[in-house]
Amino acid sequence: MAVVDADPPRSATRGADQPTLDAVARRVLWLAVRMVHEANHVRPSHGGIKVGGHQASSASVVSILTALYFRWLRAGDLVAVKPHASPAYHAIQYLLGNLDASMLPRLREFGGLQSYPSRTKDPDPVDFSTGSVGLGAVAPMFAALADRYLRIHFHDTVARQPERRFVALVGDAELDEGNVWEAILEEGLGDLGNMTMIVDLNRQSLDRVVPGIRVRRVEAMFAAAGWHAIEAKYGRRLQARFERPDGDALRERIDDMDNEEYQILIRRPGPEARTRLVDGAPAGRRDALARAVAGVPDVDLPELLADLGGHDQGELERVFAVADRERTRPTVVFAYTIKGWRLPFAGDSLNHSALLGAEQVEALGEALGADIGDPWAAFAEGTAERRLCVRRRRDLGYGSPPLDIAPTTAPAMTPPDVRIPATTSTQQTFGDTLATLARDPLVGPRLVTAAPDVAVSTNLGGWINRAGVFAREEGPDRDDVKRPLTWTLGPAGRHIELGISEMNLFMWLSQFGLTGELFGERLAPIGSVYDPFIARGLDALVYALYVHARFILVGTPSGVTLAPEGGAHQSTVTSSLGIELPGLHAYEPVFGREVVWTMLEGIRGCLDPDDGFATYLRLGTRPIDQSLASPVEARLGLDGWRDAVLAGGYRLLDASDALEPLPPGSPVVQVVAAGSVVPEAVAAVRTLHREEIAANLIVVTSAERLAAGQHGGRLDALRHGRADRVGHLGTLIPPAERRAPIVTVADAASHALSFVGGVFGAPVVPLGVDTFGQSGTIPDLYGFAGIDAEHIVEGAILALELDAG
Ligand SMILES: Cc1ncc(C[n+]2csc(CCOP(=O)(O)OP(=O)(O)O)c2C)c(N)n1
Ligand SMILES: [Mg+2]
Repeated sequence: MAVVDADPPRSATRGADQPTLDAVARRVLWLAVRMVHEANHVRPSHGGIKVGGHQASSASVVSILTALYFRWLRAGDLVAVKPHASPAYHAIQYLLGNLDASMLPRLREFGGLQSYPSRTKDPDPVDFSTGSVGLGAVAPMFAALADRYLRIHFHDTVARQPERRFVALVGDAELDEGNVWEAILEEGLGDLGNMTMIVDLNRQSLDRVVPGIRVRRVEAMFAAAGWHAIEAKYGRRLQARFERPDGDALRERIDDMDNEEYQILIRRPGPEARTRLVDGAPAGRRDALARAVAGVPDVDLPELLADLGGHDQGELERVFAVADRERTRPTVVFAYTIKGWRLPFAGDSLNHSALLGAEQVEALGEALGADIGDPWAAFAEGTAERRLCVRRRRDLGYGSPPLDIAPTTAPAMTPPDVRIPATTSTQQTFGDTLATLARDPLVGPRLVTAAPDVAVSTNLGGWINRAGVFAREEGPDRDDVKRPLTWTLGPAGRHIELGISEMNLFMWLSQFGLTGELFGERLAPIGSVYDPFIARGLDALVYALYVHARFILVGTPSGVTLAPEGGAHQSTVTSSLGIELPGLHAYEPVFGREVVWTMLEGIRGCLDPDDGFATYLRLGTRPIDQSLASPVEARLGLDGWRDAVLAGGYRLLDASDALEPLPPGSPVVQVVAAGSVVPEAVAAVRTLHREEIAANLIVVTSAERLAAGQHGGRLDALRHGRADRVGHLGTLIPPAERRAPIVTVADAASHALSFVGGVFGAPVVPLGVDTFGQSGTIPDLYGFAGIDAEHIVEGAILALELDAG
């Protein structure tokens, strides 16, 4: 079975506008090369650091980008452009009137055009940010799924928008990234008829020419996954040669040649290229091959051999038309190209970061018909190219008012009616809250969840029973046995079940978290994952934040608290994610009510028109006695407690809570604890009180919020000479206690909370999990890691000794 659509029909309009398109492509190439040249060789350099920019990678896709933006795309289509084509992309946007000429000399400059297309920072419209290879390949797939979901769920708005197509233009070496295949295997993405991936098949990565003929294997992999795989392999000149007598000998020879040989052949002078071409053929085919190229002069031969479909506007138009006819499955187009097309280092195995010299740039400008004295000139009035630019600007809807985002209501901050048992875990309350919110008329319709095959074990069951599982068609329940979880499939479903791929979960969050900006309706997407496996998709999580997606990530269970599950499942780095990743609010609630409040705050971050952010909740399965929270409720009341939780923490106990009054002058120590170890911290503080030590217990519900407040205050002080404020930590540790020593404790790496010592310069003993655990009970593992009550007491005494000096 042929996996590739070998000979799809030729397009009737083939060749139309081709000279104009070729002229546009030449100008795009010139502008892209000149932008990189400006950044590296014209703009004053700083500190001898190379600025960079990719002339060869840009040249490789100039023709494809031209075919897309000047021919095939329609208004509303969304495109991800491979990272290293940023200069070529901006050149296109400039010609289409979306970028001022003053930006062209500012590639890679502070406040200028970004090295890699960025939807948040570039001044021209970028649909998907790219940069980390592989992610841009799949972002449009998840956006297409979001488009499908919204068209079904929002009939009055999104469903009325014209159909959109989703395009990923990717480098061939991006397909080395596993996340691409994780998405291709995801069944929910398998029938996206409006998705086209275009592979810029230049056979080169960063370091090398990719060995062998890998494309055959890759095409078969796409086809096996249900994709429609097509090729734009040869340009018109080569195709015409193949039609002539003995042309099939030439075609066979090139088809069967490995990448290394081909790259060498196109870079050799004509006579040598001819000898290599003919001598390398099987003995029985050499004569036919020699005849096939006999009429081609030596000087033209290398160029003829390099005449590939990815640089031929007619061939590109033909394959895009074929892609359009395919409505039931995604299409992948393998567009054969030359890396560094039309540049002196075209096809050179080391051209990835190569830059043209000044003379080469000048010669290129002349060859491409640009005005070297006026390098940023657009097409002159009255030319066919100018008319095309104007027409395409209109066709693509550029200059029209931006999409309105439908108004959304952030949830009321009073807890919904969630029943919180006397003893419960944060994971349990998460599931119960979600199930309750499913029925909320305002928020419910905008909630959507996903999990990478851990829906049941992260407690989404109650929600799924009410919300159903999203599918295009109604499906039968999986079986008719009465079970706690019904799994009702249908278009109304609001849970999306993914296969076991954390990368897919985060890419899903990145696109479902941008639906306001992309399609005009905001969602509150909630993804749940085992906390330790966040690490598996960390780059995609960073991506989701980088593009300013709004979402809630629930990591549960976390830490060594999932005791019997052992060392293979413990998470130690996640508690500092919020501190270390921009744009992520992070909470580790302890009590049921705190889970409800932090979830509502996270939903507000998704829906609030003016204050958008992403939220991470680090939860667990340990049943916690809810009465331990009584002192804070008594002291602050419910509202005060909630505000403190959202600000980052509260004092659960202080010296005045000692069962026996403490003698005046008792030494003061702060016990600062987060998450599931709070019961141990309570026990430790009780012991310290009995030892006549004035211990306070500060529960940190968000190290991130505390650190952000402190950081912001310190920066204010530095930049504006204002008083040094430290945010909520200043409330948690009043002035009289700021020198008191501290012991911190968390079911996480010990450094997670240690920063609190630096705020007022107090000695700190940080306790946490700094080793791999093993299976056991919670007491076994807390003892082993040194985070049980006994260790906290010892840590407090050590902190007092440090303080005493
Ligand atoms: C995740 C990730 N790893 C490594 C890199 C560094 N890198 C940049 S480009 C590149 C090779 C890209 O090759 P290809 O996708 O074929 O693009 P081409 O330059 O050939 O157009 C690599 C390894 C990166 N950007 N992202
Ligand atoms: Mg490549």
